[in-house]
Amino acid sequence: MKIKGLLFDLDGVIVTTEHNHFVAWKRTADELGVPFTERENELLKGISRIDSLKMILNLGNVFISDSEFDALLKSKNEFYLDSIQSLNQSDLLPGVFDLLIKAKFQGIKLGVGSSSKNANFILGLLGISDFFDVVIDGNGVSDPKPHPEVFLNGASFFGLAPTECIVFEDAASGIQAAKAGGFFDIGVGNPEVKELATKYYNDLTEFRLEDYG
Ligand code: B16
Ligand code: MG
Repeated sequence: MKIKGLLFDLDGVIVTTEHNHFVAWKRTADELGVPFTERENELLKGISRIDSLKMILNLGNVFISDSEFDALLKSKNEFYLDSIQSLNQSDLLPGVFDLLIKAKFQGIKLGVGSSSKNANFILGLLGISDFFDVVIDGNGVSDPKPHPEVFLNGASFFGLAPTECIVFEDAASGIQAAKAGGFFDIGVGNPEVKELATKYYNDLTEFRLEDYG
């Protein structure tokens, strides 16, 4: 298969921020009195901020007003952003930087497909924004993952068919989105998606571009 485009999920694939999301949601869940561990957090990976809070409320059977809902979203995001203030290139996950350089050199299209509304800010902190032809994030989609819109928009920007693109994902919702869009899905860095993904690597140092060219 000749791959002409790579679409990267952000949190959990490019950078370690998935743990920061967990800590921030744990704080919110504690405030609501909802039991919340890494196990429940797995359901939230790749899920939009709004859907994540809805899921936590469902888990605890908790009902709150719209204004409380908005206030919790705001305080979660403030706490999260505060926790990633010192993020920099050393926080890139293994293999990411080398793959970006190699793929760019070969003229392969590069994109980010993330549910995060903070994606561009994070890419800026990491100093890798210029690598990407397109960044589709939580601000630019009407149907979040597991819907394929985020990745379909990326492929359409590239002018490529989904079958010509690989999607790298760490979350079940993202692998489902990639499959639903007709992409070649690769799970990375989260053993929980090993079974679901077409191919799985512990990290991107194990991925060899030449195997897909
Ligand atoms: P934000 P990804 C997702 O990013 C994260 O996996 C998920 O944990 C987070 O809740 C979601 O973004 C929304 O992020 O609150 O920053 O808008 O994995 O799709 O890159
Ligand atoms: Mg992710």
